[in-house]
Amino acid sequence: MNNISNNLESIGFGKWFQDKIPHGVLDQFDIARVVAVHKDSYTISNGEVDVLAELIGKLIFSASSPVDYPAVGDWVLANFYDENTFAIIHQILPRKSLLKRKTPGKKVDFQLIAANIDFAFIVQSLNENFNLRRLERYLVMVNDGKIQPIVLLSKSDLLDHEAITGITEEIHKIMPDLQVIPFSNQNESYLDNVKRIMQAGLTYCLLGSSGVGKTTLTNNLIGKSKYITKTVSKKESKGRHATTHRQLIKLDFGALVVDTPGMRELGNFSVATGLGETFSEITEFSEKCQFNDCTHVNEKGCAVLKAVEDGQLSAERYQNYIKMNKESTFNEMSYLEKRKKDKQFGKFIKTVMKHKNSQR
Ligand SMILES: Nc1nc2c(ncn2[C@@H]2O[C@H](COP(=O)(O)OP(=O)(O)OP(=O)(O)O)[C@@H](O)[C@H]2O)c(=O)[nH]1
Ligand SMILES: [Mg+2]
Ligand SMILES: [Zn+2]
Repeated sequence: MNNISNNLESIGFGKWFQDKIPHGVLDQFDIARVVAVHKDSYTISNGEVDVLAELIGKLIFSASSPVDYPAVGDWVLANFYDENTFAIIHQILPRKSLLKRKTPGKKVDFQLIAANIDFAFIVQSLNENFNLRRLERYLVMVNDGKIQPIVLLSKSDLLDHEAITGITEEIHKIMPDLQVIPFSNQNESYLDNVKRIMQAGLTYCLLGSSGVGKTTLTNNLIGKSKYITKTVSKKESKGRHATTHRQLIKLDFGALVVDTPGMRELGNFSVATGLGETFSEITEFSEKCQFNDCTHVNEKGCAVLKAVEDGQLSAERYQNYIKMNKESTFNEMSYLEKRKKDKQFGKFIKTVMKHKNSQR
């Protein structure tokens, strides 16, 4: 393997992606990683230089959904021009993992958050942001994206040891296998708890509400304050988000990090896998339901409802599951409907154009 590969390896490239590259294309293209997404352009890196890039027209015209566009963390095939000051992206390589969520508001569409993430840090602050139901929401998104979740409980400096242990136990009571790490941005030894689990060449993504300390953590990991954080006072804690864009950053010790803006509204999109994995005990109970297609809402012989009745399953957890399941089904149905309409509209335009042309 040549020099370029070493550079690529340093930004997370590996055998999994290498094996997905079509035969012969490397004579024509270079491999690069998307490190930032702008309005109509991208910043890509080959491990040596960061270059502004645009998509080739063919890619734009053939795109039929948001997943057809590059996201932060994507590996792409590109051509570099003008002494590596500009590039054109020709193709997105297959993704190992993909984080996406429903577009905020009523729109039935989804947005990509990041691609090819190995571990997602779900950050909640111990003092006021901690919430099991919100945690489950993030877990569904992360599990559905085929990403390993790790929970970071921030601002541990604000609570005593006992309170912190209490919260950790609360999580482990319902999700015993979940890795949970309390930390503080104001305490070196606690910070090391986070650094210790990060590995060179792997990509991490920071997720969580606004103000929980994601950017402060990123800055601490970088070692110099390069990204803007925000001062929150109680009064303005519902104020503006400090982080407005996503960017992939390489740390001194070789790990890669994507900081994301806090999400006020976390809607998920058709997440059968994520739900099943996050609520694995519900999946287990459901195997004993009388009907195969049981929705666990009002059916006779439902083992899930029985588990709630017997106290084997917490009512809050069950309700959160049902709520997310409904949302996900609704989003998927509405999205399919929207796609159908878009297609019909596309056909209509084509017919009109044909008709117009034939009249000339
Ligand atoms: N006490 C305490 N405060 C912290 C800690 N980490 C961050 N903060 C403060 O919390 C506020 C918000 O931190 P940010 O890092 O900007 O939060 P963020 O998660 O990046 O927020 P968004 O970018 O809006 O999503 C700042 O005032 C930080 O100084 C911590 O460990 N302990
Ligand atoms: Mg931030
Ligand atoms: Zn059932």
